[in-house]
Amino acid sequence: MDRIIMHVDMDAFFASVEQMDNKKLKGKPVIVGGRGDRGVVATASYEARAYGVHSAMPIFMAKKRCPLGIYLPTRHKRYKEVSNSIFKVLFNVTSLIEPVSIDEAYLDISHINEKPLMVAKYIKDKIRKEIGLTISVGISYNKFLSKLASDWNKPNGIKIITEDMVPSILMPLSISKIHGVGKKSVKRLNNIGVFTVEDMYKLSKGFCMEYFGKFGLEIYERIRGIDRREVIISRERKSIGKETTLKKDIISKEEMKKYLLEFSNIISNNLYREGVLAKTVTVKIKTSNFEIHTRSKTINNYIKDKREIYNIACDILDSIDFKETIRLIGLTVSNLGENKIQQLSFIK
Ligand code: TTP
Ligand code: MG
Repeated sequence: MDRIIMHVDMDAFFASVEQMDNKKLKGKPVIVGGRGDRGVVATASYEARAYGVHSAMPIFMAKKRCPLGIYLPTRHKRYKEVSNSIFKVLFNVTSLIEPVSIDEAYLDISHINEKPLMVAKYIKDKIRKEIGLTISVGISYNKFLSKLASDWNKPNGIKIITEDMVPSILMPLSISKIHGVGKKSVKRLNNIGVFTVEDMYKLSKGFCMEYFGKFGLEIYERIRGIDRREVIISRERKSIGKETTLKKDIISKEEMKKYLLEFSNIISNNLYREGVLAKTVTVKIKTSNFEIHTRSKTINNYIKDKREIYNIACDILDSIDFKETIRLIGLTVSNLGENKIQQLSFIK
């Protein structure tokens, strides 16, 4: 596998949060949704799903299927809060993350020098222990297959789809499982006797392009396990830095360098953790008169080592001529690029 893509998705997310916050609800059919019988189900716990209750079903229908279920209104603020903690765990593993929804994300873990299964287990463990919830994880060499994998043995699932498992894993699937094939297309295909991916293999590329319009080629490729979509990082970090307001104003450069050394350490650790490198180093100084001076140096190659960062920071500091004491010192690296190999330090 040249790329390793992970898809993570919380199990019965809103309902699981309700069960976590109120232990009496554990193991019970919990249905979260709009108030009153006119609303729809946002989600149902797996216990409630056994009665045939699912997302988007009108509440009155859910009540018919599961009259003894516990019906709760949604608490979005709380779900967002829990979601933030989950994403914190994920961002600790890599910054190459594409959040898809409140409980779902793609991670590009190609650069992590650790077995994908170990990374998955680490994430599951951390979310279970630190947050108290279960997440399902799918791993494969593209987005389509990793999403299919995370759904494979939900809840609390973990599944890898390797290249040799395609197409046998795809063949028996209903065409409704193929991302991009909408409800209308499913109906039209059913009408011409196409129900499974195996049936769809019989359709030529030309036919797919004509039948599905601009998504035709994509669908033709998807069912053959091809998906070139990248993991799109929505909130790319532009810089990593650290600054501090000193307890006492100082003028000695040697003393300032002690701070620069400490900051270089922290920044270097962050660069390693996020799997990125930097080309520009910036030193910031605020004098006792509140004048701010920033000076940067950009080098030709990418760096991440604390010594390298520190040495450049010292050069910059030495080039600044100041006669006043300073009250704040800061160090930032920017012009970030991707690190190809990253050793995870969290897996011992
Ligand atoms: P999903 O991940 O689709 O569902 P889920 O987490 O409840 O269950 P699963 O184990 O199958 O992943 O959606 C995440 C949350 O988004 C879900 O808990 C509630 C909300 N949601 C709605 O409000 N309306 C909907 O129609 C769907 C599908 C989800
Ligand atoms: Mg989910």
